[in-house]
Amino acid sequence: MKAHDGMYIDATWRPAASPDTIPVVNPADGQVIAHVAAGTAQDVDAAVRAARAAFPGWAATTPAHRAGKLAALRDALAARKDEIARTVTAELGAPPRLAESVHAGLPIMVAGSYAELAASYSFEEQIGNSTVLLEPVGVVGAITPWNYPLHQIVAKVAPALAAGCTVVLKPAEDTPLTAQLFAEAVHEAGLPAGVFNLVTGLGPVAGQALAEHPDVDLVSFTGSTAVGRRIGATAGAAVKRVALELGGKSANVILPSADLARAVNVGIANVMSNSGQTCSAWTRMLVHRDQYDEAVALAAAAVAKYTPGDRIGPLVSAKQQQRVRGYIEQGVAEGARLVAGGPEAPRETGYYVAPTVFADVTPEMAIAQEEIFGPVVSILRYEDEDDALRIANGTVYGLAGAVWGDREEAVAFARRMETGQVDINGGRFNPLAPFGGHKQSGVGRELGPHGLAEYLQTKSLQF
Ligand code: TXE
Repeated sequence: MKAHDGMYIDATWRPAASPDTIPVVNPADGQVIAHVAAGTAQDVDAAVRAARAAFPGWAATTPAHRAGKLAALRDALAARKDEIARTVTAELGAPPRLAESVHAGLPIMVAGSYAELAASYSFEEQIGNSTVLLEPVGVVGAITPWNYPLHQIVAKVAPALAAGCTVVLKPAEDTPLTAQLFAEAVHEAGLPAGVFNLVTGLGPVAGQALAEHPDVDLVSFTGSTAVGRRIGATAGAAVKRVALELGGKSANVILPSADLARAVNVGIANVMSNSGQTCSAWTRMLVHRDQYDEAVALAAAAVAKYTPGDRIGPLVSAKQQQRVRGYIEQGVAEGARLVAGGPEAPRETGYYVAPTVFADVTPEMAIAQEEIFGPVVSILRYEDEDDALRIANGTVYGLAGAVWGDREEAVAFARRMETGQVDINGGRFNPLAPFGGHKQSGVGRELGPHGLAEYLQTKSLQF
């Protein structure tokens, strides 16, 4: 696959400070498809300087001007839609249909939403005798994961640019090629030099250098809770803004009044999509004891349709495959009942994991508490609504969730859930609705006007 050798800094591709490279692997067959530069603190520093130098000029542009550039960015991404989809398939392993509709389609939609929001957002508000100015925070350090390679980038960079911030991006080392395509689109859109910069590299090297850089005003991170906690601590010590989008263990609560078959089928599809590598996936299915056996049978039948290599792709890496298979082994060891799948790899080549369903899962088991990040569903039994609520809220996470049943009952239940987003009877994706976590799922919000507000700070003028 085509790859740039260096870093995109100040609107040019320039050589990295170190000759070291990182291999990019196709997880469907384990083959190396490209190499990218392994960025160091020196590259990060050069990128932050460029972003700092570009900040005053970009911050002073009108919202209408920024809206125009974001629309051009959306168009540049849309023109590359096929190439983006092929690249995500190559470096993440996403099946072509998913790559096209979600991995390429969703970020184009989000970039478009920020082109519109930049034009319509009120960057000034009146409160009594004060005029409150909403000003860009400054230089943003964005650190993104591999699970939705382009969406995670656009969900940070588009609102930051709309706000008037400048950005240094350090994408995941597993999926840097999509990030390079994004930089090409930025270039084509004609953003001024230094407004967006890209440094590829390893997390503990380039990522850490960016998170610790004193001239970065805001760090926006999506990834593991362990790394997020460190980044939060570093930002706290430096008294700088931070946004963290971390893990999840979302509950799919099926009330007795629900259409059981639909709730189970959609619930399984939700977890199998992207091979379970979705932080908001509904990985815990909660079913009333009277409907439990029927739900388990429906789930086993639904998951059987996901043939690895066809409808469901591999995991991103050997490391993730091992981690997920380890969780499946742990589930068996803890006494959960396997009704589909299991720890054995379903294909000889590639980092595949068998679509797996566990029944008789109890709330304290690791597979009911920890983020597995693979195609694994745990089905738990509840006695009554209060019991369901205790189970749903009984993890350290609170990112998303679902409730199925009579609309009023479902909404009443959702109000009591400790989580950032709830789909009622399946929901419908809204690119403007805030996305982000309660509890240890993170701080801050992405998407829509709430996502834009993350990159703004207030200044009040009193008259
Ligand atoms: O994450 P990391 P990994 C969860 C999921 C998954 C687990 C491990 O449970 O199984 O995390 O995935 C950069 N300073 N999520 O190991 O390491 C890294 O280079 C600064 C949930 O891939 O957190 C990459 O760009 N940056 C999640 C990004 O952090 C560092 C998506 C994420 O990698 C760094 C992905 C450091 N010290 C994983 N170390 C979600 N919330 O969607 C690493 N990075």
